[in-house]
Formats: sequence, C-alpha cells, structure tokens
Amino acid sequence: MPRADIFDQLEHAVLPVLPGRAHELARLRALHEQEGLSTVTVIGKYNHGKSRLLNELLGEDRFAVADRRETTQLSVHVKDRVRWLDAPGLDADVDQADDRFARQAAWQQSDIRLFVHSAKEGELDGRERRLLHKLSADADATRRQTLLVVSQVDQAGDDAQLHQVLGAIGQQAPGMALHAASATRHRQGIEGGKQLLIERSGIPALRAALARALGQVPQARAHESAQMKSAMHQELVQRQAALRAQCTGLQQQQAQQRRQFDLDLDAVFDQARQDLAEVMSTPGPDLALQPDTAADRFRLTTGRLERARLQVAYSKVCIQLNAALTRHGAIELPTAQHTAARSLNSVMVAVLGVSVKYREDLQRMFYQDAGRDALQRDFARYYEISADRQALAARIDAVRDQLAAAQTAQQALQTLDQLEIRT
Ligand SMILES: Nc1nc2c(ncn2[C@@H]2O[C@H](COP(=O)(O)OP(=O)(O)OP(=O)(O)O)[C@@H](O)[C@H]2O)c(=O)[nH]1
Ligand SMILES: [Mg+2]
Repeated sequence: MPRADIFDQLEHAVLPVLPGRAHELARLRALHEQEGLSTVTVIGKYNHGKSRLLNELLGEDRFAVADRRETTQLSVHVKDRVRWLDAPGLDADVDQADDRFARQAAWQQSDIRLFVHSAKEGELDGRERRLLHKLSADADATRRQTLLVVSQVDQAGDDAQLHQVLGAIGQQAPGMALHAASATRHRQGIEGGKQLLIERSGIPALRAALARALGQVPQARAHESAQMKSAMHQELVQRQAALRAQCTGLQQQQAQQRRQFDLDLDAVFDQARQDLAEVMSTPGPDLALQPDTAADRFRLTTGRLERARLQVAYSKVCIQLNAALTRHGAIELPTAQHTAARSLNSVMVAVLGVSVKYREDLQRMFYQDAGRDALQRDFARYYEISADRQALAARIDAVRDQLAAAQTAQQALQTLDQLEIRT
C-alpha cells in the first residue's frame, strides 16, 4: 500500500478515537513523507533576516528577501539531502494564516529550527522568549534541536554594543549556544574573496553547528517517532480499558435491573395465588358459569354475583401487576406498536387482553406453572422493549462501538511498526 494511503487510513482510524493527537499524526506523516531528507526551517519575527540567512547557508539566492513583510507562505528548496524550508515571520497583529504556516513549519515539518532574532532589535521580547522556551522543552521531549541565531549583527553598532546585546540575549536563553551571524558580511566576503570577512560573518561556524545537528537527525527522528507511537499506544490501551470497564458496568446494571424485574414479578404472582385463593376454592359447581336467561335481565343472579366476585379479585391482582410494571418503566407499549385506540396501548392490555376472566382462566394464568411462565415471559418481552431498557441497551452498543474503534485504531497504529523511517 502506498505510504500516503497508510497515513490516510491511520488518521481515519485514530483521529476519531484520539482527537487530541492530530499533531502527532501529522508529524508522523511528515517524518515518513520526507524520508531521506532532513528539514531545516527558520522561525522568528518578520524582517529579522530569516530568508536571507537561509540563502547564505545554501549559497544560493533561493528565497525572496525584502525590506518589508516578505515571506507569507512556506517555500522549500532541497539541496544536499536537506529540505530548506522558508517560513513567514511570526507576528500577532498580522494575517493569522501566515502564523499558521510558520507554526506548521516549526512544529510539523522541521527537524532543526533556526530561531532567528535580529541584533538590531536588542533583547528578545516576551513572545520570542515564550516561543524559545517551548522550543527547548520540545527539544527535551523530541530531541529536535533549535539553534539560536542572532542575525544582522553588522547592524548592531560597535563591538561593545554587540557584546552587550549578545550578553543580554544569552541571559534570556540560558543553556543555549548563540550563533551571531551577518548575511551581508558573508555575501561581501564571498563576492570580494575576503576569507576573514567570511569567517567574521559567523556563517561558516553556523554551517558547522548545523552540520553537527543534521548528523543527529536520524537518531532524533527514530526517538521522536517511537515516542509518539508509544504515547498514542498507551492512550489507546488506557482508553480500551476504560471502555471495557464502562461496558461491564452497564452490562451489570442491565442484568441487575432484569433480575429485580423478574423477582418483583415473581412476588406479584406469588401474592396473586394467595389473594385469589378464596375465590378459587369455592366448593361445588362453578356458579360463575351459570348462564342468565332473558328473564334475569334486571336481576342480580348468583351467576352475576359470582362473576363480579371473580373480576374484583382479578382486578386487585392487575393493580399489583401494573404497579410492578410501573416501577420498572414498562407501562406503555413502544410507539411502533401503538393501536388507534389509545386505551389499548398498555403493556397490561397487550399481555392480559380485555376479556372477562373465569376461574378456568385464572387457574391457567396464575396456578399452572406453564401459564404463569408464559405471562412472565410476555411481560419481560415488553419490559425489554420499554424506553429506558432500550436506551440502556443503546448505550451499551455505543460503548461497544467505541471499543471496536479503539481496537481498530490500535491495529492501524501497529501497521506503522513495519514501516521504517529512512533518513
Ligand atoms: N545589514 C543586514 N541586513 C540584512 C541581513 N540579513 C537580512 N538583511 C535585510 O533585512 C531585510 C529583511 O530580510 P529577510 O531575509 O527578507 O527577512 P525575513 O525575516 O525573511 O522577513 P519576512 O519574510 O518578512 O518574515 C532585507 O532587506 C535584508 O536584506 C544582515 O545580516 N545584515
Ligand atoms: Mg522571509
């Protein structure tokens, strides 16, 4: 598979799971895309001589130089297995897009940064200091080096003034070597064949420091890439563990709820047997079955009385059942099963029907195990499709999906192990 596709797949798999890792993914892609080449970029405020410094280091006028805000995009020139990347100057008050390009160059593309500050400007300002601090923290973490270049030193006044500026900057950037450079002197030295001027321009010394830093790029890249992969791997492992725990918790909750539902219903059915016992155990022929005649139309017959007695007892059981269903949120049928008659849309009606119950029915429903089991099963079926239960099941599915996504992300990350970065 082409490398670009591998990284497309990787981003597709990892970004939804670890949205905070966009930088690492972009950097890994850059590391692989730029294989065989090390990238050197400039970073600093505009007009501090960044582009011209690159031209002098290259020995070619590749990048546009001007006495105003000049570089607004990234531009690249490859020479001697180095990608020289010119970037816009950083400035808070101008077009944000320029700053975005500058950041992309510094953080995503570069192996080595030349932090350029003009001697003309004296000390570093607050923004430069913060940026330098971030860069040196990054060097500790990723081993990407930053060389601090004090540019345009020919413009800093006399030697004493330059010395003072360098001393002040040195104190602002403790532990960093300062590279004083003058592009102008270097160019004059080259054009006039003046070796001393060339030496005094600081460019040869900067080239040598850069060559040493470039020599360390392969190890730095291997370190950086391993570190990014391992950080993402760790995060994916932790994420999977958290999702598994979440899933287990929800499944336990689901099982516990169901157990409680079954127990509650069981208790109602047990109670029903007791409550119905009196009407069920009437000796002799079943009076409720005695038919009424036309002449009985307005009379309270034995049969009617007996049927009423049964219905009252049965209604009490229904009230208990309905209370149990209410406790568990299974009262109404799911919308998809609604009928036009609203009064029929309850779980009670769906399971028990609306017909009058005789002793034979009550016997079958509450005293015969098969009948009771069937009722329990029917109620449980409606319980499982009730809104809260469905929502819980949906949450479990969602967590499972996230877990699957995290596993896919980890597999995608592992495919990188077969890819070496050639430097
Ligand atoms: N005297 C002197 N002038 C320099 C030196 N380096 C650059 N300049 C001048 O400073 C101005 C800005 O230089 P650039 O290299 O375009 O500066 P930049 O930092 O790339 O500027 P942006 O691209 O706008 O961010 C130009 O006029 C350069 O000729 C130097 O060492 N000495
Ligand atoms: Mg420039």
